[in-house]
Amino acid sequence: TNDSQQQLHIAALAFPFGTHAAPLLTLLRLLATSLPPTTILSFLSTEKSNTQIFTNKVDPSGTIKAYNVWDGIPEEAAEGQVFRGNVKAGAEFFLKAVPGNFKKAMREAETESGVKISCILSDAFLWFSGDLAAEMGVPWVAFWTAGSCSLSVHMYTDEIRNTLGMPGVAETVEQTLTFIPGMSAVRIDDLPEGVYSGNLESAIAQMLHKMGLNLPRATAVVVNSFEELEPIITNDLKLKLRKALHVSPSTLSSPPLSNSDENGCLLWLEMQKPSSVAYISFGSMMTPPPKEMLALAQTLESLKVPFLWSLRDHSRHLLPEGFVESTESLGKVVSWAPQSQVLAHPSVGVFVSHGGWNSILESVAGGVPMICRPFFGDQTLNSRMVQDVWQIGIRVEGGAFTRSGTSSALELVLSREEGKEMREIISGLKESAVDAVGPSGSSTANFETLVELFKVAAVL
Ligand code: U2F
Repeated sequence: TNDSQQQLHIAALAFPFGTHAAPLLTLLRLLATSLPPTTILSFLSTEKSNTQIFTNKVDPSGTIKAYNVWDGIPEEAAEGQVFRGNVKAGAEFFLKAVPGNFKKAMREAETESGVKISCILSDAFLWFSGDLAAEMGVPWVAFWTAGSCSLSVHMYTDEIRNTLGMPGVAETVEQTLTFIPGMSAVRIDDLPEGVYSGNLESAIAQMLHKMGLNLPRATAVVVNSFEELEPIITNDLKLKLRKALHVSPSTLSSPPLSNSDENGCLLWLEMQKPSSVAYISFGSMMTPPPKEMLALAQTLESLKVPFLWSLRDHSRHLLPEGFVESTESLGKVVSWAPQSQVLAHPSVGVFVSHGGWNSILESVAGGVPMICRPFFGDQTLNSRMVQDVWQIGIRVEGGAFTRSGTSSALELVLSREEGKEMREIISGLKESAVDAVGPSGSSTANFETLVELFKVAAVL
């Protein structure tokens, strides 16, 4: 009927690993509050991912419905559960199951709701979404969960390879990317693996390469950042993409999904001195190797730096024996912390982080300088930006925690003039972030553009 043609149905296609699906769901929830109440919102991810981010398959607000897509793990493998714990192997299986698994779930969502999908909103990683949308005759909106800097690197992958020649040919790994707008401080060895060095043929490297080639076709690319943070790169992205819409940081404008403080982190922070605490977290997937965990723990204890350490239970055994007991009056180890609120607390003086994008954005929103220990993907690049472009933190010496490197990093940020300067710069960025999501801010305006775009999709 005419009515159903005009009813809006957004299918959100998630990448089910790391911190990808949850921010897409947050975006969809924000959209839900601005779109007509009759809008159908379908969220497609693997069963494991949906179980993690939805309490039931229906969103608490009642407006978003989850559909499971196949994770691509063959029966034989599933029995042994061998691949479920390993993100890289998991992602490889998953990428073999696309786009068929998503097509099937989209058909289900259409049958169940009785409303044709009017727009695909996908994680940018899912490069094939452009083809699916074209087949269905609907717009494709892609969501990039990280910063402008890493997005740009994937958009420029061919130029990087062509300009530098074959991997190993570039004069030195210290050569910088002067030929990419806004990237002149970035070195070749800061690039995510698979862009220029490492295995260029891996499933993930190929996915990112195809993504960079396909994104210019998208009706819009939503970016999890704000324009003022990376102005040169943002302007360049605006030239390369049909629409680049920076809409973050949403943590400043909407409460986080789960803001419970079961472990009493915020209460504990209340009892600490201003800007004194080191908050430590390496995101959703990483734990430093045993030697580094030891060095970090020993340094905190010997320098008597108050700390709040978010550490999954399965990694707790990596702390030195008796550490939790002997540091009881100094710090707190918890299995999960309400991170964005922790970083917004005045007692926190430094964030020891892996340089994951959400962590960086939350640190900026909280005005807390960082010590970065990057592991993979965009983290090395993000850490370079933190240290040399924004100057709001440092990378730990040699890229790994040692006692001496960790001591000097903590002292520098917490007690020295350099740390004070970083805090001033990041306070300025925090103000820009607050403005961006304020009533006349750039992120607010971009979000409104996005909402209009979905509304138009319904009448196409
Ligand atoms: C992948 O990132 P990660 O999941 O490893 O890390 P972040 O992007 O920093 O996101 C971690 C989120 O988990 C939250 C925290 C962040 O929003 O607030 N959190 C929390 O609430 N409590 C805790 O105790 C610990 C974490 C990838 F590895 C990165 O390289 C990418 O940059 C990133 C985005 O694409 O995805």
